[in-house]
Amino acid sequence: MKRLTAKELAAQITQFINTSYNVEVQEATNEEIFYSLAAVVNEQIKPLWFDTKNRYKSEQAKQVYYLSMEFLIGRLIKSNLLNTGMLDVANQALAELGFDAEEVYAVEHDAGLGNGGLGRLAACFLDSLASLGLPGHGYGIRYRYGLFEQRIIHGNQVELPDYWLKKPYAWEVRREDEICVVQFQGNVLMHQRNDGSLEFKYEHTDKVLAVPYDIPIIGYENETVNTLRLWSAEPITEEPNHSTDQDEFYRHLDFEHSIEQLSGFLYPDDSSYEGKELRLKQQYFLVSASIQNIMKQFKKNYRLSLKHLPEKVVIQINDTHPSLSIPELMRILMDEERLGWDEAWDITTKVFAYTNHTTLSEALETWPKQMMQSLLPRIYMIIEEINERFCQGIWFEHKELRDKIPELAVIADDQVHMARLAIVGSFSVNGVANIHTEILKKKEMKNFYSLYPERFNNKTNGITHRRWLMQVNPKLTTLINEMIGDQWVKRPKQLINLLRFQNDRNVLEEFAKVKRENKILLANFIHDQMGITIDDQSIFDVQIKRLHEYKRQLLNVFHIIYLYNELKENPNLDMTPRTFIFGAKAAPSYHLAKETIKLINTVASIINYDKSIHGKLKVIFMENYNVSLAEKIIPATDISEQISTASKEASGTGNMKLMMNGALTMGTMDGANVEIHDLVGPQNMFIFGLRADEVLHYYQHGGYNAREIYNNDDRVKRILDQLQKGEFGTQDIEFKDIYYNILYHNDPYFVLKDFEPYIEAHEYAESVYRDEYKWQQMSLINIAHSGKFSSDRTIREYVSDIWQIKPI
Ligand code: 26Y
Repeated sequence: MKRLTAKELAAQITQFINTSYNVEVQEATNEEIFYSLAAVVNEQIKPLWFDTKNRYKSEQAKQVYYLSMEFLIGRLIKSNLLNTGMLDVANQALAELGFDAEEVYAVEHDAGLGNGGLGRLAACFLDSLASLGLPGHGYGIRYRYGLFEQRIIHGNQVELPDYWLKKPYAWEVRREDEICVVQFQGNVLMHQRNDGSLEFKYEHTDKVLAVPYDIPIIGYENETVNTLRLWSAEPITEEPNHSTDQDEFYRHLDFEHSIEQLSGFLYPDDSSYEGKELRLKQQYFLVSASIQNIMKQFKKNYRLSLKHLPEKVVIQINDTHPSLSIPELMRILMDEERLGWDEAWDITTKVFAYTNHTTLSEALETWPKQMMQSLLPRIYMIIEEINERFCQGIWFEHKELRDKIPELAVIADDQVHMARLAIVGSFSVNGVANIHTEILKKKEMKNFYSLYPERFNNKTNGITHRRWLMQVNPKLTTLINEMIGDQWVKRPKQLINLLRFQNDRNVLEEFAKVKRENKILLANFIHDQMGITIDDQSIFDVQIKRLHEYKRQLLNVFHIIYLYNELKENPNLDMTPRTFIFGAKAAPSYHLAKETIKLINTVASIINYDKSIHGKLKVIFMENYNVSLAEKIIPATDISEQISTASKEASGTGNMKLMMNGALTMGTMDGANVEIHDLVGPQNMFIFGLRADEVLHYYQHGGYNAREIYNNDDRVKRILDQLQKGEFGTQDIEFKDIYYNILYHNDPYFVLKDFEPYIEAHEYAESVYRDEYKWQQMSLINIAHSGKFSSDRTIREYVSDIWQIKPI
């Protein structure tokens, strides 16, 4: 690819503006400039996209397909510019044309096709696959509405639809030539062929078109362009006969509308599962279209018999959501390709690998068998057969597990258990951090682990350092380059070379300066957006993630209330000013989560306007937390709050992003925090609270009494009483459910139990912050060790332990 100079790029943008919009470049809007720039980038990468595909074909490469109901992409403009080596040039060209680059980039609407961690992980993985030159692609759904837009009105979360496709999406290409048909419902007819084998035919099915839209996934300066293929549901066009029958015409419109609902919106829940039929339809829609498409490519490009499929195709299923792809592949192999069960099963179980992202029982998917049977009759038959053979296998070959069959069976108590289906049908099952995988093996999936020990493995999550360091924090990137050169860009573990400077006061001062500048940028942004002035010298203490009880935003708020109470008692208290920043969306039906948002906002509205505390505390709840907002907050963070109840957070990935940007972690020994701890040691972060085994022990054996803490700790009692009496809020019943949950449901996430150690950890953190040298040293040590958390490392591990693919 020929590198454009800033002049050439400016000229191309100008030409595009002139010919496509018929205006002079000076008169163009940011929007027109954005689309022109995107068009230039697209022109640049088109030949690479084409070549990449051909290379994979001519090398007969094995390819990995990442199936996911969520891809939380955010904006692509900067990432595409960075990866094509054009970011600096584009910044320059836009400046020369008289435009503010950031304003131009902000024209792009976030593609918010995910809830949180799982969806963002999928997006980071695609970036790493392409950047490592690996043949790997994503399959997902092109939801017309992404995750809802959050507004805060009178402190409450209000959800608005996220119509992200209102303006054309700059990076997608509709692929008419790859359209396929997905079938639901109907009857299955079975009859015997002459050779005695069984043939299955379907009749009276509802047919839906799956229309792919391809998004190029550009590797970092390596000429690789992979594909993210997102499916959109459309009706099969048959002209309605409206001249004769008006009713029929309206029925037809309703029908078309109902089909489009299939890819209509993303379910806004990431932790509590509900057996909604539309979601099951979405899952099968994704799975059927993707597996058909994978088979089509295999047959077209490899000309091998089907038994060689596992040598050329590996499919990673992102949680259980796409696990119907297992029976779907069986269906295609048997009903369309006429293989027998054993051969089809042998192939299938060599193709699929499954990643688990949670141990929360309320998030484990099960579908009522009647629902599955009527919506997907043939798929249900296949699942029944899988279950039958699996249970037989245990009965005869694993007698020691006979009494465990009810806990292992894929179909049990009239439900189809998707995690069990995924384990039985995959050759690999992985967790997403060491501690998470150990909990899976020892507890949650213990019986499966004893059955298939060789399948279980860990792949600690990662994040793309290109987006989450180079793109979001150019100042830090430049400074790192000045200190250790730019080898770390391709080999992020080399960030470790920064340790050379851990005792160098001048260098540490440079890092401190970068952080200060980033904090000023964020403070200005907050001022512009919310009209609130924050002290850029204060400690920026940040908790950004979905709102959930187990993530314990409540513990954070209790700490804030505690500090406020202290200050009210003693306004002259010697306290380093703090700014607490939150970003969090709650699932619309998650009452306690929404009440917590209201509490944060209520506390904020009291504290932020209380002159008596001299601005020592500020609380900022940032509306509509999403990828683009994360990009603004992360470089400016001092303290990263990772305070889940130990054992509950499978990994976390925000913890990694914040560490890489020099924030210090305030955290429990949970998820990947444990691995951060193993790298930097307890002296370079703030670890507190119950350990996972202690939490699990309490759950199993009892012995925790929240009320006892309430009765014995005045600080705790005071806070809860303030809630109960309505001191925060307009009425005394405002936060009653939070209050009741803690005192009457015995505080299921151990907020009170961890309160004291949390306060102490914060006091210690404050004392360290006063010693700027020490703080900066710890910060540098964290950045230096963060290379492990590049998703390039994660992807390399998937490649060598699971996928067995090669860079092309
Ligand atoms: C079934 C449906 C309700 C559902 C939809 C989405 C269930 C779960 C999810 C998403 C879960 C998720 O995002 N999990 C997070 O995955 C991250 C990436 O592995 C982890 O870092 C994080 O700890 C985990 O909560």
